[in-house]
Formats: sequence, structure tokens, C-alpha cells
Amino acid sequence: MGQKISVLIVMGSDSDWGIMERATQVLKEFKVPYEATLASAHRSPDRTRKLIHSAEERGVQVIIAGAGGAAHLAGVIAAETILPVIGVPIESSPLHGLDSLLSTVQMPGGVPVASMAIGKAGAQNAALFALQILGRSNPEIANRLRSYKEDLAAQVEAKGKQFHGQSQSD
Ligand code: RP5
Repeated sequence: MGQKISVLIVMGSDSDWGIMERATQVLKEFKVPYEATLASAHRSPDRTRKLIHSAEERGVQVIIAGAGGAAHLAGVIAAETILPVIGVPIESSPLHGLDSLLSTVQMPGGVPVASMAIGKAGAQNAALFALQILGRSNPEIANRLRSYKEDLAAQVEAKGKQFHGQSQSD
């Protein structure tokens, strides 16, 4: 764990990878160095704490934490660091992610976590949000984010032209 990385992705379990992989795909696309690893707020509190402290020493700038169920990972990480923490609630329990969403988003005043949507869209947006933070001091990332948004708009534009929906006029 010596390499310089900008974004640290932490998951509560390897079973979260199917969702959190989406965040890594976005970071790869933007060529931003990251590391993805496991630590559980409940099952391995010691590892979680050590990981966060070493992240600060290594120059990590943003942490993304994905967890399901009683998802305290993002909150516990936020308690240990002044780095911005982005939480991704994962749908991994019989409550379909609503439990994870509430556990991630309902932080007490003083300890912020930026909670994203449940699941893959949340993982994708967590990476983009991390890039937006990095982009404030990195013009290259900021420019790539602008192009990303232009591409999104162009895709809708193209689909809009292809789409022949219904219309009615009397
Ligand atoms: C949470 O419990 C993890 O983040 C995961 O979403 C969920 C289930 O974990 P496993 O039992 O699959 O390891 O802590």
C-alpha cells in the first residue's frame, strides 16, 4: 500500500464489488489513480481505522465508501478523517437498500457524508463527484468532466432524433 492514489474506494464486503466496480470504471476512464479495498465498520473496525489514517498519509484526496444493510462504513470513516467521504448505499439486504440509504445519509450534524443514490447509479455518481472535487484544483480533470457532460447531452440529442414516439393533432 505505498503507491500514490487520489481516490480510495472502500467496500464493506467483497459482495459489494458488483456495484462498486462501476465507480472504478469511471475513474479508469478518467485515468485517475485509485485503489479499491475491503474494510467493514462492524466486522473489522481496526482495519477500517488504520486504512483511513494511512490514506491521509498517502495523500488520498477523496474516499468513497460503499456498504449495505446497516451501512455505517461511510459514517465511521467520516468520523476518523477530514477528507471528503462519499457514501454509496448498496442494496444487499431484504430491505432492498432503503436501510443502507438511511444509514448512510442520516449523519449527525458535524460529520458530513455525501450520500449518493442506491446501487450502480450511486457508484457511478460517487466517482463523478470525486472527480468534481479533484477537478477544482486539476484543470485537466475539469475539462474532461465538461466533455463528459457534453457527451451525455449529445447522446440524448441523438436518441431524441431516433425516437419516434406518439403524437396526436386534431
Ligand atoms: C455489509 O453487509 C456489506 O457492505 C454488504 O453489503 C452486506 C453483506 O455482506 P456479506 O455478508 O455479503 O459479506 O456490511
